[in-house]
Amino acid sequence: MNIAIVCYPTFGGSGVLATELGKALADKGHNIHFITYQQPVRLAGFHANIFYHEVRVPTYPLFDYPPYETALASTMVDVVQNYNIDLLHVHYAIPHASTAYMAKQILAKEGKKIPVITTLHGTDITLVGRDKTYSPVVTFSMMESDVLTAVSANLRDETYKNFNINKPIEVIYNFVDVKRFHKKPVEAFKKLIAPKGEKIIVHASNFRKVKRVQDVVDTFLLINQTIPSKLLLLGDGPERGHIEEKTRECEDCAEIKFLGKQEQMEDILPIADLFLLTSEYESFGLAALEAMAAEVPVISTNAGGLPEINIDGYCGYMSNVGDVEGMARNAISILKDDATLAKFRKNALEQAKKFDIHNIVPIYEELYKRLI
Ligand code: GMT
Repeated sequence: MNIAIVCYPTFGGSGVLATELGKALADKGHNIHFITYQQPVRLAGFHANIFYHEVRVPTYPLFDYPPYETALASTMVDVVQNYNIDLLHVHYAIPHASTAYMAKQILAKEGKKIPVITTLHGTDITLVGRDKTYSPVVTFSMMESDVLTAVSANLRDETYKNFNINKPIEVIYNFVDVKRFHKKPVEAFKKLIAPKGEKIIVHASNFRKVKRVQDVVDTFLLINQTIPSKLLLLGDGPERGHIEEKTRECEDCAEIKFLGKQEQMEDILPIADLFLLTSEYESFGLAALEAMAAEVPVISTNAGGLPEINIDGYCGYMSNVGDVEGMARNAISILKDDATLAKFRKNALEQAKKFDIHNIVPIYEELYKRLI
């Protein structure tokens, strides 16, 4: 099949998932055409069958806001026409679903029927999309997509709750390539971070308000009072600056390291003993799933779709949003002895296997076949 994938190319989970999906489909022999304004973060290196089409948005002195959607729709039309595309799969509803609708209409006028799948990822529904500035267009374009998918049952239900949608939304869970993440930790790297054998705790996100990164720091500080630990904060975003500044003032600041954006998560996660995800909402929590695949237990909130991947008392624990004492208590109960940690590690890996790439990608493939 010839598939065009549209996504955000940045460090967000939707872009990561879309890129990993494209790479997996290309490995299975399909031709994958990414249409994005910048090369997707996880698309480094050469892949046979993968083509990348950059959306160029020409500027003009009259424009305060360069018309990105117009450029994107035109690029979609161009790619579909010139590469014999069978299907458009757009990730994140805003603005990709409405832009795909526009491209579909243009192509229909020229006699080319192109099915569109829209995959909903989270904030396109729960934060941004439901704002009345966007919601009429988001509702319309979701209804016009040939198939709507959501990355968790929670996100499907949130979509029905917040939008007037009366068509099925298929749940296709996010996935992880367990084989890629389940690696032996590099001992020298571990020693560098935790020279005295301290526990290594990791958080990864795009540091938006919804992630409550201050709760990560506060939970860590409580853990560190009982269990000597190091905290690695991966990623970057709007909340990093002031949290980093505040962290510099605290007594245990030497134990906290901000590593910024990292591409090779599969090299970092295996050195961790615990992953912290304190979000106010997560439709799924792909970062937590990648940690589990690296055999790392997860301490998270119970918000959104997190209970669909984190099993309380098995591969981690969940607490209410903001309950930093509870999260620290749970973390300590896992880290306090090697046998408990080993059990949670093993379970984390088992849980990740349920969402392995080999189980989920064929579901997308079947969906494509059905539509084409
Ligand atoms: O929140 C992020 O990290 C970015 C955001 C995105 O759309 O890029 O992530 C959303 O999609 C991910 C992939 O499906 C999910 O794993 C995240 O849970 C979801 N984020 C939120 O719902 C806040």
